[in-house]
Amino acid sequence: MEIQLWREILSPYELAVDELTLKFHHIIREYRRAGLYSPIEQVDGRVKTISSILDKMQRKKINANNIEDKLEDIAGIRLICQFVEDIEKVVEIIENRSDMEIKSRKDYISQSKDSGYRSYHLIIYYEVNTIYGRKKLQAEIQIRTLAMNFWATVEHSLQYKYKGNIPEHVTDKLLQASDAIVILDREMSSVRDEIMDAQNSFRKKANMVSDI
Ligand code: 0O2
Repeated sequence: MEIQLWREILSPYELAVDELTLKFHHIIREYRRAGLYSPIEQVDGRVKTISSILDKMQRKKINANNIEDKLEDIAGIRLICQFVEDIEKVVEIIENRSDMEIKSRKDYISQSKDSGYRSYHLIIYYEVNTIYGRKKLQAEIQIRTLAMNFWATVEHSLQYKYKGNIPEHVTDKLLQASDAIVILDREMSSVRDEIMDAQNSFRKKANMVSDI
C-alpha cells in the first residue's frame, strides 16, 4: 500500500487519539478542580505505527481490505490509575458517556494472560468529523494501575529485545514479578483512603498557593 493511502487511513485515527486524550485529561482536571480524587492518574495515546499494523496483519492473517474492521487497536488510549479499585470507576465513566460506545471488553485483571500481563481492555466505537464527513471508528482503551503498567512496559521492551522469544529464565522472573505486583496493588489498596485524603489536602494547598 502506498504511503499516501496509509496517511488517509490513519488520519481519522490520529484525530480520535487527539480528541480522546484531551477528553480524558479534561476529566482529570474536572475532578481536581472540584477538589475530588481523580480515578485516572495518567493518560497516554498513540496511533499504531504502519510497521506494527503490518506485523499484526501478518500474525492474524488480516486482509488489506478489512484492516479497519479487524484491527481494533489502530487508535490506542492508555488510562493509568493509582489503585485497582479506580479501574472499575473509570469503566463506569466510559459506560456513561454518550460519545463512546463500548463494543467489547477483556478483563485480564481477574484472569491474567499467560505472560503475566494484567490490564482491563475496552474496545469502543467513537465518531470523528473530518473534511470528508463523519466516520465511526474503533479504539482500544487499556486501563491498568501504575504497577501493572510498570510490568507491561518492562515486558514489552523485553519482547522487543528478544523478538518475541524471551528466554525461559526471564519469563519465569516476569511471572514472579507479575505475582508481586498483585500483592503490591493489594497492599496499596489497603491504604487507599489515607493516600486519597493526603493527596486531596496536598492538591488543595497547592491550588491555594497557585491562586494567589
Ligand atoms: P502494541 O505494540 O502494544 O500495539 P493478541 O491476540 O494477544 O496479539 P489482541 O487479540 O489484539 O492481541 O488483543 P489483546 O490481547 O487485548 O492485546 C492487545 C494489546 O494489549 C497489545 O497490542 C498490547 O498492547 C497489550 N498486550 C496484550 N498482551 C500483552 C502482554 O503479554 N504483554 C504486554 N506488555 N502487552 C500486552 P499489540 O498490538 O500486541 O502490541
